[in-house]
Amino acid sequence: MLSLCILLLATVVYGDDVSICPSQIQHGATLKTHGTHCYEFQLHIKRDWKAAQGDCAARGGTLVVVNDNEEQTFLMSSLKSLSFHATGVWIGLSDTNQEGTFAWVTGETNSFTFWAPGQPHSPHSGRSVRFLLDSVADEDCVLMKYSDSGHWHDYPCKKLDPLGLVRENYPYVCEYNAVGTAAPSTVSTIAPSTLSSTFAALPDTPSVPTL
Ligand SMILES: [Ca+2]
Ligand SMILES: [Ca+2]
Repeated sequence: MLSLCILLLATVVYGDDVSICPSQIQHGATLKTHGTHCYEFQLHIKRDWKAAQGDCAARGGTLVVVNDNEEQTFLMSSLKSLSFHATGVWIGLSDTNQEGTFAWVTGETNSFTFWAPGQPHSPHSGRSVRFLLDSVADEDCVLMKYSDSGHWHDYPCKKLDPLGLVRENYPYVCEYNAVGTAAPSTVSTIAPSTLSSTFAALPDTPSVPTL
C-alpha cells in the first residue's frame, strides 16, 4: 500500500513525466500523461478509424477511451496546446458491432458521454446498398470534434467515394496504461527511478469490429 501511494505521489508530483509511458512510444511534445495514463497525439497522421485503432494497438494501446469530464477536458486542452486546428480526432468508441449501441474498444462501460446535440445520428437509408456505399451510409465511429468544443459526433468509419477511394481520414489519440498501473502488486519491488524501463501493457483489447 505504501509503495502504491509512493507511485501515485510520484505521478502527481511529476505530472507530465512521460518516463511512465511505454518505452516503445516515440517521446516528444505529442506525448502527454493524465493521471496514470499516457496519451500519444497522432495529429499529423490521418487514418480511417480501424487503421487508427490498429496503429495504437501495435504499440500496446487503444484509441483513447474518454472516461470522464476531466479526461475530456485534458484532451481538449492538450489539443489546444498543440495548436491543433483540424476538424477533430478519432476516439475509441463505435457501434459497429451492434447498431445504436456504442461501445469502447477496451470494453469499459463508463457512462460519461459528450455527444453534440442531436448526436449520435446514423442515417440508415442506404443500409440496403451494400458494397462500397455501405460505409458511406453508416456512421458507426466517433470523432471528438475539436471545431465543436470537443463534442462527439458519429462519422463514417471509413468514408469512400464512388470510386472506392478513401476521402475522410482523421488524426487520432492513442491511450496507454502507464508503468505499473496494471500490476500494482508488483510495485513494491520497483523503485520509482527505474519505472521508465518497465511498463505494463494494456489488457488484450476486444477484436476490432469488421467495418
Ligand atoms: Ca481513458
Ligand atoms: Ca451507427
